[in-house]
Amino acid sequence: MQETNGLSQKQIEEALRPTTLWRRVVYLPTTGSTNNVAKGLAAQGAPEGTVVVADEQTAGRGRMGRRWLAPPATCLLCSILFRPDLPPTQAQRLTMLCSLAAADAVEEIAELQVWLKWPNDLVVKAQSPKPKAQNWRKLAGVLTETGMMGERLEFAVVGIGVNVNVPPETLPTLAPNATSILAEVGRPVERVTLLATFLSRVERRYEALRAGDSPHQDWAARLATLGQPVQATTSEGVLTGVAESVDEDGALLLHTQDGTLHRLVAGDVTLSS
Ligand code: BT5
Repeated sequence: MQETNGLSQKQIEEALRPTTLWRRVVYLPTTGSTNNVAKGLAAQGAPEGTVVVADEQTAGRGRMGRRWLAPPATCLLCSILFRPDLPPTQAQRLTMLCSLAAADAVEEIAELQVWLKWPNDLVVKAQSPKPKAQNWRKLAGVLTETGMMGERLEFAVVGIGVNVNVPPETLPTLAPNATSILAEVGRPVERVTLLATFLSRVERRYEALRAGDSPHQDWAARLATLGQPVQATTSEGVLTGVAESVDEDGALLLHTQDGTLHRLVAGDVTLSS
């Protein structure tokens, strides 16, 4: 049976165990973009740990002005406000820890193995990859946006969209390589349970970050593309090479055939063979 009902403020508050981090949850049946709502709240002085959750977005965003599509009441659409004591160059650590927390939560709740794809995707490996075809499917995406106060990071909003109970027949309308938990495991998952598990994992990992641990080793260990021949599309053009490693700030180190090691801080990668 598919979950078709919307969430509610009460249901979400009941599912979250009392914690020090999650001080305020804002549930909206429908909104433009949860990231925009969270950024607006940040500008009004909302505390770290404010969480915005929606059942539907009318203007969901990916990176670089791309759209994020999600059929109403089938996905996890949520944004978290952080006020981290980090230099701006380390903001990607928040993307890393939230991606890891989401991957952990999906694995725990749905028993589905999840990988990460640099820099901001949660992916599932396809069961029967065709030669030359991309052998992963996108389950979720993360969008981190920051606000600066001079040279300092004033806030960071990490938004995540996870395709939870999207029926397989609807997936092609989202993106050619989209997948959902329902499509992968054949059963729906309670979104509020996934949300609560995700937030508890975020809190644990954020505590570790605040204690000085970088999530970068765990993140690198989950990256599906490391060691693989890839094509990277960057603002400077397309580069083909081997995705050698990532550094502590989340940049991808790409070795091209001419022997140059490129450090990429943003872009998209696809497997090139
Ligand atoms: C992302 O961007 O993957 C970041 C997505 C973040 C979405 C969340 S939802 C809550 C919060 N509020 C927002 O407004 N945004 C965040 P990017 O790597 O640029 O990928 C965007 C691309 O993914 C699109 O161009 C499509 O090709 C594809 N896409 C769109 N919707 C998808 C979906 N539901 N599942 C899989 N792929 C999708």
